Amino acid sequence: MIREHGARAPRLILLLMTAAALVGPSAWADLPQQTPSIFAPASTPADTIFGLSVFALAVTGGIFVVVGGMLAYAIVRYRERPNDDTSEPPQIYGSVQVELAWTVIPILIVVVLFLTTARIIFAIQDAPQPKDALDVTVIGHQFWWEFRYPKLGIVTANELHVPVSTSQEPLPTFLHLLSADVDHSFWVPQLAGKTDLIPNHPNETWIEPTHTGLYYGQCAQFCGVEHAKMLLRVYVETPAQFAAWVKSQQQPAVEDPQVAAGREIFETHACANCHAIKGTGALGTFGPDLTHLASRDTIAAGAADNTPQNLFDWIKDPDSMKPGCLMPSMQLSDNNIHELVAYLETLH
Ligand code: HEC
Ligand SMILES: [Cu+2]
Repeated sequence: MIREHGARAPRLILLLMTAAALVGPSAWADLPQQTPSIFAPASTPADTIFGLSVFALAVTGGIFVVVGGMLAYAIVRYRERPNDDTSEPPQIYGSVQVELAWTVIPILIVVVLFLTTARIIFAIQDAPQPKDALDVTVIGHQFWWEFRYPKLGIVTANELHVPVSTSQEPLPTFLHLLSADVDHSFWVPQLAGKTDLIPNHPNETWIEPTHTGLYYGQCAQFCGVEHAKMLLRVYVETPAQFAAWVKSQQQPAVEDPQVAAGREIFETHACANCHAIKGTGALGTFGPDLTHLASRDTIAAGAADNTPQNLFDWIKDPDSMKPGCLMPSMQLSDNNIHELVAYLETLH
């Protein structure tokens, strides 16, 4: 009888091992994922955290197997049998060995988990910033992200561009996290752990992506009605691609006389009070900088693709895409909006 039940244990272990192999760092670990997983790290701090989580899972999984195994064994081995006399078995009280074992072993396990966790927290928090590391200030807004590159003179929104790091040429990006209103949290699971953006309390984190591509993230701290549409996109580029991006972002806005009408509408309406367009009179900082709007793939923090139709719908009624967002509908005529969209489309 007991043997028959015992035969299931190896199968369970096999199942656990298969699961571990699936989540473990396999061929796809480095590659960006559409639905990002912390089990596919692609950046130094994410990798360190992944190692710690596997260690903690192994220790707690081991405890589960030992305790569950002993429990299952006791249930089967000491089950009631037809000819039992139903008397109590001998009771053991005050065994010093047993008491010591189940006090000391758990303490040791907790101390080991505590020390490894503390070591990794400090390794990430105290990582020295190399001289040629990139600095980016991230400002959380209801419900979008502002990215400022102070040394490069770039201001953009929602789509962060950074260079890839290689072991020969490490190029980490250090992020200074601020908030313009309420608490937000910066989280790109494949690149680093979560770090909150708290008003009047600057925080720091850093990423060191080891593979080019587009990494997805999301605000991870409830910040209001449109929190779920506060997405993050991190474009990891080769140093040459990144340099080209920097160069184009440093240019003032394109000036195309063919869309002067749209520009005029923008500058003479409240748009210019909330949005900045470098090289024009628009200096607002409440909303995203639109100097290079057309170079972005999405609008409204990933709520929609950056297409003329979506821009039109957005300007006509932002609430139709993001109910409760902080851009008002300006009640403009469709003609005026078409002219605005034509102008915004030139802002590469
Ligand atoms: C009261 C301030 C305010 C006014 C006025 C305003 N906007 Fe906005 N705008 C915002 C905010 C805030 C966002 C970000 C919304 C979000 O993603 O949640 C935004 C987002 C946008 C975006 C998307 C930018 C991006 O990169 O995602 C465009 C385009 C835009 N506004 C154009 C306009 C135009 C054109 C006008 C004038 C007709 C205008 N805005 C008027 C505050 C304003
Ligand atoms: Cu949020």
